[in-house]
Amino acid sequence: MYEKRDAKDRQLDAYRVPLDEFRMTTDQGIGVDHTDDSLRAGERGPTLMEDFHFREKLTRFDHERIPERVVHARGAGAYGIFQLYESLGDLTTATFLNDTSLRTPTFVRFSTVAGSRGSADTVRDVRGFATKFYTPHGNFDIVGNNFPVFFIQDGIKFPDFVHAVKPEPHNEIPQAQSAHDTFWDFVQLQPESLHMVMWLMSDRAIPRSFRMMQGFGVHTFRLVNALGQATFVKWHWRPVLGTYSLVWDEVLRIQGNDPDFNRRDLWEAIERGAYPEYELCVQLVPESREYDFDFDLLDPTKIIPEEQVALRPIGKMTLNRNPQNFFAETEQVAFHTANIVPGIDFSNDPLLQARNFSYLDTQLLRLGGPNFPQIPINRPLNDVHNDQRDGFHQHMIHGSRTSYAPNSLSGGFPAAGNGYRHYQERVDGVKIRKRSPSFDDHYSQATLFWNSMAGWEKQHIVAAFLFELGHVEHQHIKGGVVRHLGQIHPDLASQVAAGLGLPQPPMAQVHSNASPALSMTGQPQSVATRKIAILMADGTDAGEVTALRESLEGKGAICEVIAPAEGSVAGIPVDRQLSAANSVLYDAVVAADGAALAPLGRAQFFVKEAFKHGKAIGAVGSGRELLEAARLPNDVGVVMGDGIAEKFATAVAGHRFYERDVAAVPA
Ligand code: HDD
Repeated sequence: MYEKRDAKDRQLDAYRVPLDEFRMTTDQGIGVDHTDDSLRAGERGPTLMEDFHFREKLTRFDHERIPERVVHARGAGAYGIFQLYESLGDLTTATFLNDTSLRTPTFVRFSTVAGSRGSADTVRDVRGFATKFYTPHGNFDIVGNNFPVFFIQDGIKFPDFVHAVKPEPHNEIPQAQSAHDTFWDFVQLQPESLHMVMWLMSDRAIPRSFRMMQGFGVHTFRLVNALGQATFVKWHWRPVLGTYSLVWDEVLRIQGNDPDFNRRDLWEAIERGAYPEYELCVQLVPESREYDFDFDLLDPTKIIPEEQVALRPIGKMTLNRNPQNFFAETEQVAFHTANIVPGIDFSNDPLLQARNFSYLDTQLLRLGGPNFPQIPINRPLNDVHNDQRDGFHQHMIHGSRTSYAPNSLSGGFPAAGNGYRHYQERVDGVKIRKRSPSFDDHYSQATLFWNSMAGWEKQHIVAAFLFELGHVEHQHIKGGVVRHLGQIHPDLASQVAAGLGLPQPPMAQVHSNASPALSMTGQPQSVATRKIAILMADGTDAGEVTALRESLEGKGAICEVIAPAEGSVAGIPVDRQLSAANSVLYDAVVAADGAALAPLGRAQFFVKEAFKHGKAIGAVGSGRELLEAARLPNDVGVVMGDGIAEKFATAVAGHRFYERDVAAVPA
């Protein structure tokens, strides 16, 4: 059992507090046998200062909070293992990218960006996808997002951007939303943000699950081999389950029904043993091809289209264990773009260069001083040796007499041979506060993104712009954004302008290039881990339901029985009563009773809403009567009759039927 656990697990064991040895003591180890009453001078008298247990307990409570992250405050974490498919020895000396027998422990933290720690999961936002690899030669972090580009080109704009998207300072409204004036004011004045804004307005910003979300390192990095030769690299995480999103109207309702929707989904999948998997892929560009593109490889608002440089899968990460304590692990984990190992190096991307300063700086405050790398979740697997000393919360007891180098008394020599060596890039330039003209084009890739979308994706983007700009008060801000949209695509600009009641902006001549890989159509399809609600009541045919359920669960789906009351129906236990259930928390619905459910408004609403959100709907037994009572048309993805098990499973695996005529369904 122990051998199966990875090195990070074993390292963390030393810090875990075993529950079975739990006896209450003070922080000084003094036994406590009574913690319900404070020490008083007489039963009705004042509390005494000498009650050290009372004072310590209250003091510790008063100091429980640490500052939340300035951005990415809300997150969820999980442990995993990374395993390499084939050695990249010709490209990099990084051990974990050379040795295919290594099982490199990882810790991942997924997050939203704008909201506070207690905000809802399913807001329209970028998602953080930060991974720490505990390699034999130190910690390597890919501090990525689920979009491949960013809002700004130079990190000096990060405080401006974050101030604009965060709640407005005069009234601290709105929470975890970009639908407000200051965000869109920034966008209209800083057109480099437009490519990222296209991603933000797309369904990528409302992922179905952290398990169904891509990740990107965004910047161009370098791999460096034993000869000191470098290759440019972009990091991509590709979820094995495919990339899928929710529907906007659905996320608005999930926020109230289950603000922890994405966090819970990740936790439950891991508890169930349905381990999320992601392939790590690289895009490789030899240094000799640096200038072969019509954009600058150092510009973080640009992708390298997959059609120009293919993705090479190099390994897989499997998330297989939940943290034991949210604060100790997920809250205290500290990622940093500058945490790199020998064989990997930076590029001169000015956003990356700024990040290489900012993360350590913010963690010094958030985690209370310079010794946070000693917190168990942040410790590397290998030993740490240096002359850095003291500071708040020092846990190491350095035995040596010396803390300087060189010294002749107690070693302290630099690592021989396998130390980190910076790539020997030649740098030559005058000091200048100026952006390279190669960063000037802010529209072509926004157009590429629009051109690459399927019809339903375009509709959702237009609707998102209308929702967001519909919440903006200042006309000149709306007008400014619409003018930029005219440079991206006339179809987009004309629809948004019309919806906002604004004149059509000047329209640019735009290119028609597309990158099919940007669309979310054509994803791997599976019914595994999909959540299906089965609506039942007294008239349910238990045999039919059980057959369907067994077939779906055999394929890895999760079925929950919903009925008018808790208890059981036709001998089948009820998971949730109808009043406490909501279709937005499921991927698909089966109507398994008509007689009792058809007259119930709530049951009708359940299937109607699922239909409007494009979900697969099945009917067994008298369930058809419920669909008829809800006046659902017999549209795509509505399945009943012979062979339902297979047909329904295929429909669920298809995720959503966006082509449905939802207007045909009465409210
Ligand atoms: Fe950042 C957190 C991702 C630009 C400064 N960032 C943070 C996290 C992720 C990213 C995933 C959360 C890490 C965690 O889970 O603890 N950030 C990105 C990406 C960017 C990006 C993909 C652009 C490509 N970030 C960026 C810039 C700066 C920062 C340009 C500053 C110049 N980011 C921070 C930060 C945070 C952070 C303020 C907050 C907490 C922390 O770092 O440790 O320093």
